[in-house]
Amino acid sequence: EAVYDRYMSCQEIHHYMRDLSAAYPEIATGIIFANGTEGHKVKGIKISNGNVGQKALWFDCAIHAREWITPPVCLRIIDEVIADPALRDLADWYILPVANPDGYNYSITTDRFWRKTRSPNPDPDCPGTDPNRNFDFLWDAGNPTDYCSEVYPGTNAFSEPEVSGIGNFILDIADSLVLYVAIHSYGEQILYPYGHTVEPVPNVDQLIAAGTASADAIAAVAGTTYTVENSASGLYFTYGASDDFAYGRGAVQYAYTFELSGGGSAGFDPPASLIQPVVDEVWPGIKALVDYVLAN
Ligand code: 0X9
Ligand code: ZN
Repeated sequence: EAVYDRYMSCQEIHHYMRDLSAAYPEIATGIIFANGTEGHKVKGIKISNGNVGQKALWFDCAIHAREWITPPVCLRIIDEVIADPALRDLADWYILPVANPDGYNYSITTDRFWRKTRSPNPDPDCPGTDPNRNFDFLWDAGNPTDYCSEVYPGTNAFSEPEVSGIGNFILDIADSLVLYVAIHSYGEQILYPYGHTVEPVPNVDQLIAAGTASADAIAAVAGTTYTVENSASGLYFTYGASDDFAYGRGAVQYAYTFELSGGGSAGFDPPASLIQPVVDEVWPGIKALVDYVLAN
């Protein structure tokens, strides 16, 4: 099992996945989606019984560097699916615990509240692009010289190697993909597309029903209340986010962003003692979501 009593470094998480694929080569395969501009690998894992023609599920964590509470949730999903062959007979699982490894590493070594990637900008004082504004669906340049913005979207869609690597992989598995989940913090929300409009999408009723099944399962553990909301009305307007990309490009019918519980200064710094209770309540929510999506 991964450790849940302290925050793991990116290298530890990568080594953990390496050890799993060495121990269980029949079911666990490492996947490198990209290299960050500072060279850290965007590394995930496919867990599968090898059944032909199965549906696929995707989960990514820590595309925003400072959201440290999220990789443990991805690791918990990995541990559950490694341990339970029945979960692997439901679908193939793709899990990416650290989607922004350059940024995650920088948030550990240098600046705890770093959010973006670490790619250089013309202003050397303000590197980095918000990877969750860089996906190739309704990408919007915003103010093109506002490099210091926390939501600077990059020079163009997919300018970030992390983002193009993840996005193109999502398109590659679109035929089998039935659920896309991006895990963020914080807010105790289950957000569904779109971020650019409050207009309901065609299957909004199903998105709400599946999201509510998930929220109910989370609440059943310790009473934490997650709301299920459209991204634009529940949060704010966005362009180029990963969930909207997966949904809007037609790769998947069920796409969500989970905003986990916050803690500590500014909400992004929960003490390590919160890791275990958060993963213990969110895993049943993930399981309920998967069960709903696969049944509908
Ligand atoms: O703004 C974001 O990228 C996410 N919130 S966070 O505080 N973790 O930065 C929310 C993204 C929700 N999805 C869309 N707006 N499409
Ligand atoms: Zn985030």
